[in-house]
Amino acid sequence: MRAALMRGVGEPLVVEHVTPAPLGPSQVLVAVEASGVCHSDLTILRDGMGGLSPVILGHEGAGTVVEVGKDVTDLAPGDRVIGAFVPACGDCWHCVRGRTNFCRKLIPVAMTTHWHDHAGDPAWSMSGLGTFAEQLAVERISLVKVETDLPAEQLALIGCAVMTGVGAALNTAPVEPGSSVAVIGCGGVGQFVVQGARIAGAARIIAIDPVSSKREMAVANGATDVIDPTAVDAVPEVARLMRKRGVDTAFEVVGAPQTILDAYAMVRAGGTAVAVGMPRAGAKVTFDAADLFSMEKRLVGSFYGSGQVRRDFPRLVALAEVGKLDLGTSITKRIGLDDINQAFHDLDRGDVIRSVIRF
Ligand code: CXF
Ligand code: ZN
Repeated sequence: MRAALMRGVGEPLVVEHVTPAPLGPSQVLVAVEASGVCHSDLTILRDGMGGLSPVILGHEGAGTVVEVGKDVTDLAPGDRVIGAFVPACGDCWHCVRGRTNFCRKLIPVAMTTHWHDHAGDPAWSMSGLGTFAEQLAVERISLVKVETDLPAEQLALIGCAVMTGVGAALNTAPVEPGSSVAVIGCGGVGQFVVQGARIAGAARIIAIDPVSSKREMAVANGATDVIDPTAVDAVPEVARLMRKRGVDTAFEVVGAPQTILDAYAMVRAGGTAVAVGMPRAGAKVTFDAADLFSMEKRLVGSFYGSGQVRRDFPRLVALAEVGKLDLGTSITKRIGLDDINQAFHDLDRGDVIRSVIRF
C-alpha cells in the first residue's frame, strides 16, 4: 500500500509503497477513507519523533475494517472505525479510573511496527496509527467503532481536532451555561473549542486569531466577539469586554509560552486557563506565583480533550448527526495523498483550517 513517510526531520514527506507483516492476533487492518492533516503532524515533522525513522505520519483518520486478528471478537470487516491517537485498553490504572487519555498502552502501541519500506526496514506509525496511508494495521484498542452514515472525512476529524477541542470545553474545563470564554488560536482545534463552548451554553465566546478568515469562521461556529491580536493587545481587550473582571475560562490553542501566559492573564479571579495547544519540546512557562495564590487562578493542561474515546466519539457523532456539532465547515480543502507537502505548506501559512486527504 502507499504511505507518506517522514524520512528526515524537516524534509518533505515521501510517498512510497510499504509492505505489511502478518496481522497480529490483537490487530485490525483498516482501509483508510480520510485523514486530516493536523498541526501536530507538522510539529513532529519539524522536531522528529524521538529519533525514529522512517515514520508514517498522520493521527486523525477514519475508515472501514478489512480484516481482524484472531483475538479480535468485537469488530468485523465492514465496520466503520475512527482511530484514537491514544489507545484505550480499558484495563490499566488510568483507564479503570476513567482517564483513558492517559492509557499506559500508548507507548507500547506507538512502538509496534507493522510495515516495511522498500529496503525491508521497519516503518514506524505515528501514535500507532499512521493515517497518511491507504491502510492502517493497528491494535484493536486504538480504534473506536461508530455506527453512523456521516461522511468519512467528517469522522476523521473526530480522531483529533474534535475530541481535543470539544473535549477541552466539555470535559476539561468544563464550560458552564451562561459563562464567558476566550479562545486564543482558532485553527483546526480552536474552532472546535469554540463549538464546544457553544454546545455547553457559554454566553460570551471571544475568539482571538490574527487570521481574519479564522475569526470569521469562529463567528460562524458560535463566537460572539473577535479580537485581532495584531491590531490590539488581546489581554487588555478581553478585560475591557469583560468589564475588567476577566473571563471564566480561557483556552490556549497555540502551544506557545506567551499565549499560555495570555490565557492565564485573561481569566478572572477563580477562573480557569486551559492549555490545549501542543508545545514544542522543551518550551517553558514562568508566571507570577503571588497571582496564583491571591487570585485562585487555575492553569490546567488538556490532553486529548480529557477524552474517553469509547464514550466520547459516539457522543460527538450523535451531536453531529443532529446538527448540534458542525464537522463540515472546518474542512477547507480536500486533497490526495500526493498533495501532503502542499497541505503542510498551507497549514503553516494559515491558509487552511483542515486539509483532508481522501483515499
Ligand atoms: C498530538 C499529541 C502528540 C501525538 C500526536 C497527536 N495531539 C494532537 O494533535
Ligand atoms: Zn492532531
